[in-house]
Amino acid sequence: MVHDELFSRMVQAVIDGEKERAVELAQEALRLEVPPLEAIDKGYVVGIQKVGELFEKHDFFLPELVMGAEAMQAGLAVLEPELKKRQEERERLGTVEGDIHEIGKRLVCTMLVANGFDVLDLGPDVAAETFIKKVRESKPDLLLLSALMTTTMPEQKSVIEALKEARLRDRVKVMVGGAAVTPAWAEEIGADGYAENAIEAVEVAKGLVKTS
Ligand code: B12
Repeated sequence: MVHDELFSRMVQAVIDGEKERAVELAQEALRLEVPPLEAIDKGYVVGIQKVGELFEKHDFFLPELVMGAEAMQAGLAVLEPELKKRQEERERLGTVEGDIHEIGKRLVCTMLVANGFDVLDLGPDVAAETFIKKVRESKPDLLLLSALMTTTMPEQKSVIEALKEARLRDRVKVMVGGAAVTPAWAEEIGADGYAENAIEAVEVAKGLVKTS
């Protein structure tokens, strides 16, 4: 199967919410030695974006959105171990999230781990107090806050404020991201870094760790 055909089948599997097909196609990608990140970017990510567009147009509703996300996650689960194999030396880092969307956050974590970072993934829907507690306990170099919705973006600001109140702000660099987040928002809330996607996130994180 040529790669482009494989990618478009991955896109379709996510749109159709076909978990098993998504898994089979990920396995096929590994057999064909397609770089896993390319398969994720040109396949599943394009698929979930299309699902999002259909949801926005009210052609899709929540069940289709959930099924698309589940198909994407099933495919990613096959590819992620391959991404993680490319490890170098480790750094310490904490990763967090503001709402229940977690696919992008997981991708960022995977890419950071693949690039030698030691990641503590706090999961989705994490309260500001939990972030504070973990920063105090684990003393990470970086704290990453993901928010996918305009309604949860202010949570990123609240966490930064809570860090200041706990006198921890100067002990950790904060990076923010997620579909709705912009560089202007990152600057406005006083974050140290922003990245648009998982690849850029690795570069920004490396830069921040160097200067910390
Ligand atoms: C999949 C999905 C879901 C799944 C999530 C499954 C899961 N376990 O994660 C489910 C079905 C559960 C879901 C639920 C909801 N969703 Co939804 N969802 C999406 C969808 C289609 C795709 C998100 C995704 O996974 N993208 C793929 C990943 C790879 O991309 P990403 O998340 O953007 O992450 C990348 C970058 O942003 C960046 N990044 C991400 N985080 C971070 C963090 C840092 C620090 C950095 C540096 C970078 C970074 O790197 C990532 C990888 O490259 C989006 C549409 C869209 N276009 O984003 C809507 C979307 C985000 N959802 C939306 C809504 C409204 C909801 C619901 C409220 C629906 C409802 N009525 O119940 C609920 C939310 C409930 C809640 N409290 O959170 C809206 C938000 C609107 C807004 N602007 O606020 C969107 C935009 C859809 C829309 N157009 O209406 N959703």
